[in-house]
Parts: sequence; C-alpha cells; structure tokens
Amino acid sequence: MRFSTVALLGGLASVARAHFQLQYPVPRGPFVEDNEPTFCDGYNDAVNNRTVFPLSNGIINLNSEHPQWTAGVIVSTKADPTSFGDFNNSAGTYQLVVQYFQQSGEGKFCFPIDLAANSNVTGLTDGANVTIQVIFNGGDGNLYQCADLTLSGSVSVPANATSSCTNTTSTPSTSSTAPSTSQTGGAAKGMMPMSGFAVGALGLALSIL
Ligand SMILES: *[C@@H]1O[C@H](CO)[C@@H](O)[C@H](O)[C@H]1NC(C)=O
Ligand SMILES: *[C@@H]1O[C@H](CO)[C@@H](O)[C@H](O)[C@H]1NC(C)=O
Ligand SMILES: *[C@@H]1O[C@H](CO)[C@@H](O)[C@H](O)[C@H]1NC(C)=O
Ligand SMILES: *[C@@H]1O[C@H](CO)[C@@H](O)[C@H](O)[C@H]1NC(C)=O
Ligand SMILES: *[C@@H]1O[C@H](CO)[C@@H](O)[C@H](O)[C@H]1NC(C)=O
Ligand SMILES: *[C@@H]1O[C@H](CO)[C@@H](O)[C@H](O)[C@H]1NC(C)=O
Ligand SMILES: [Cu+2]
Repeated sequence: MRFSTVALLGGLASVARAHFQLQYPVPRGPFVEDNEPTFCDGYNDAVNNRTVFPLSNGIINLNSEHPQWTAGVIVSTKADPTSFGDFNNSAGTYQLVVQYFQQSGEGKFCFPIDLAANSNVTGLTDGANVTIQVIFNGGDGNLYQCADLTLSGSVSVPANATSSCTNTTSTPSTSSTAPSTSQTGGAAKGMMPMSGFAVGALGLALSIL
C-alpha cells in the first residue's frame, strides 16, 4: 500500500513537471520549465530579433507534453509588453486572437492564427511589431510562452515550421468560455477546464493516503 501510494504520487509529480514548448514562432528565449507558469515563461522583455510572421494565414506549432490540454493565444501591440495587462484591450480583457480550444495528444501540434482577421484589435497591420502569448493548460495550471513578431503581408509560414506537426482537430475559431487567468501568473489560479483531470487525480491520491 505504501509503495503504491509513493508510486502514484511520483507519477503525479512527473505529470506536474510536463509542460509545453512553442516550436514556431520561436519564443523569446529557451524554454525554462520552472518559469512557464509565469508571464512569458519568465522572459519579461521583448527581444530585438523578431520573427517576421504572416499577417494572414499564420500557423502556431507547439509541443505538448500533456495528453489532454487547452490552448489559446492573446496578442499585444505594445513595443515591449511586460505584463498580462499589456495584452488587454481598452475594455480590460485579453485580446484573444485564437479562441481557447481543447485537444488530446502529446507531441507537436499546429493550429491556424489569422491576425488580420481580428478587426476588433487595432494595430495588427503590415510591418507592425507585436507579441503573441500562448496560454496552455494541460491540467497543472496555466502556462505561458511569448514570441515577438514583425507582421508581414508578404511572407508565409516556412515549410520546416510545420513539417512534423499534427493539425489540431478542434477549430480554434469556435467560441468558448475564456478561463479567468491570474494577472500575476500564479500556477494555482485561473485553471482551464482541463484542470479537472489533475484535481481528480489528486483526489484519488489523497483518498488512498
Ligand atoms: C520593430 O522592432 C525592431 C526590432 O526591435 C526595430 O528595429 C524596429 O524599428 C521596430 N519597428 C517599428 C515599426 O517599431
Ligand atoms: C533570438 O536570439 C536568441 C539568443 O541568441 C535566441 O535564443 C532566439 O531563438 C532568437 N530568436 C529568433 C526569433 O531568432
Ligand atoms: C486583463 O485581462 C484579463 C483577462 O481578460 C483580466 O483578468 C485582467 O484583470 C485585465 N488586466 C488589466 C490590467 O486590465
Ligand atoms: C476579436 O475577433 C475575433 C474574430 O472575430 C474573435 O475570435 C475574438 O474573440 C475577438 N476578440 C475580442 C476580444 O472580442
Ligand atoms: C527552418 O529554416 C530556417 C531557415 O530557412 C532556419 O532558420 C530554422 O532554424 C529552421 N527551423 C527548423 C525547426 O529547422
Ligand atoms: C493542416 O491544416 C492546414 C491549414 O491550416 C492545411 O493546409 C493542411 O493541409 C492540413 N494538414 C493535414 C495533414 O491535414
Ligand atoms: Cu505541465
């Protein structure tokens, strides 16, 4: 009994350590697992070597280390967004450019992002410097990675950025309820719907104890 409890808790710990890594566009800096529950994976300032990214018909490629997850994408048009509030509109809500969607499976997944289609976000134009922040939840709290971009109407996604990914099955453009994410990026707050999975597993472990 004691052994199986330890084994189960060990399994939970490894689930808690698994996260996600943005593949394309390139994030602000190398993935830092412990910082991913915080704003932009702990990279608080925009970088100068921005990815020149398609204004229309872009793709995001991420590697999921969780079997069940939810993701969405917000955008900031500030030159150097340094806080979650910098991704908000004047009404004080996130500028959501890829609606939250659910997906099963680990590995590399691609989904579309059409920034030009968001007529409700001003400043998404050819030549603009913007930052996208991917919000991901695989059951252990909200995780964040950012990429600094220069938008272009004349580039397309490079073939090697999507050569090894699976398309997501759900359509990101469908409307869904946004989670209430923590302004300070605390891991425990603002869990997305998938978090029930982890809560259930934790409840099971505690009941065995
Ligand atoms: C965009 O960012 C680059 C690199 O940080 C900078 O050199 C350029 O002047 C910026 N362009 C605009 C339009 O702000
Ligand atoms: C920018 O440079 C940093 C440091 O060399 C690197 O880690 C990052 O991948 C580069 N970003 C892009 C978009 O090339
Ligand atoms: C930004 O938007 C988020 C989510 O929509 C909200 O929780 C937060 O309070 C907003 N922050 C500011 C500074 O407006
Ligand atoms: C902006 O418009 C897009 C596309 O119609 C929509 O998906 C998104 O939810 C809207 N964002 C806000 C903040 O209303
Ligand atoms: C894709 O090709 C570009 C050059 O065209 C290169 O900078 C980049 O590192 C490549 N990405 C991968 C994932 O191989
Ligand atoms: C994945 O989706 C893109 C459009 O977003 C499409 O062009 C491509 O054919 C799809 N690939 C597969 C294998 O379905
Ligand atoms: Cu994780």
